[in-house]
Amino acid sequence: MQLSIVLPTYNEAANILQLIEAITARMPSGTNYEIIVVDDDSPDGTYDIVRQTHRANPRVVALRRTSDRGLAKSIRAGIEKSCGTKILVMDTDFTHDPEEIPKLLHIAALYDLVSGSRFCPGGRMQSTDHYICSLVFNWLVRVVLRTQIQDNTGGYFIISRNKLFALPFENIFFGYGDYFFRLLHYAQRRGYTIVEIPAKYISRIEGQSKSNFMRMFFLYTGAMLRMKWQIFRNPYRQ
Ligand SMILES: Nc1nc2c(ncn2[C@@H]2O[C@H](COP(=O)(O)OP(=O)(O)O)[C@@H](O)[C@H]2O)c(=O)[nH]1
Ligand SMILES: [Mg+2]
Repeated sequence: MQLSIVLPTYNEAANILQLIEAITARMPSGTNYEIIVVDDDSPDGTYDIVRQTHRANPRVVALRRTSDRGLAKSIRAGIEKSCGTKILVMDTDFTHDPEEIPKLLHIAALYDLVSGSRFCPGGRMQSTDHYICSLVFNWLVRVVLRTQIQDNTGGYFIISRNKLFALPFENIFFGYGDYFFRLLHYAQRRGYTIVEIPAKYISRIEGQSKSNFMRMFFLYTGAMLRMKWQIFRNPYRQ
């Protein structure tokens, strides 16, 4: 299996089938891939919709988690279920445009980790408010954690399986989108080759966002400071 696409979902009944269709339509021909939907037992029936529609489609796997709900833990569950030599993670609300997949896949042949970034030249975000808040927070992350990466909270990326599985999952996959700066931190520590390519992030049209700006700001700031404290106490930990 060349590629596994991990799609975490919570109440994405209005998006998930369209997204699977859009991914399928953009997949370069001849690619051997699987799509793993990891649903946290959404009350809107996301899991059942995927199961029923794709019952006969071996490319689509649906996982239902019934405890310990959370974005990062769902992504970890999807990764652990996957078999692709490359693993791609993206949101299911079309914020991460499936249009970028062929580019990510192409460049992933050269780098351990390729990230679709809002902040490298050419990257952008449909919502200006969200763009500015994320940009400021990312400056903070870069100063505090000394990351060389411009978009540390994007979460649209592809990584080589062997490199990913060498990372300490316990120290990375918890919380919300903050898992992504922990993943990048450990990937940098190990000297992985990382490249950002410009991506446009689109505002959600269907369904509701599960994040709230102030809650995320405090959560991400706390996570960043905890990470800094760990680096300070154990500067060579890989
Ligand atoms: N499995 C799972 N997915 C989640 C959870 N929270 C959010 N997601 C998914 O994570 C992605 C980003 O969430 P979203 O609500 O769009 O938040 P925002 O992009 O920060 O506004 C979407 O694909 C959601 O369905 C969760 O608790 N569990
Ligand atoms: Mg979103």
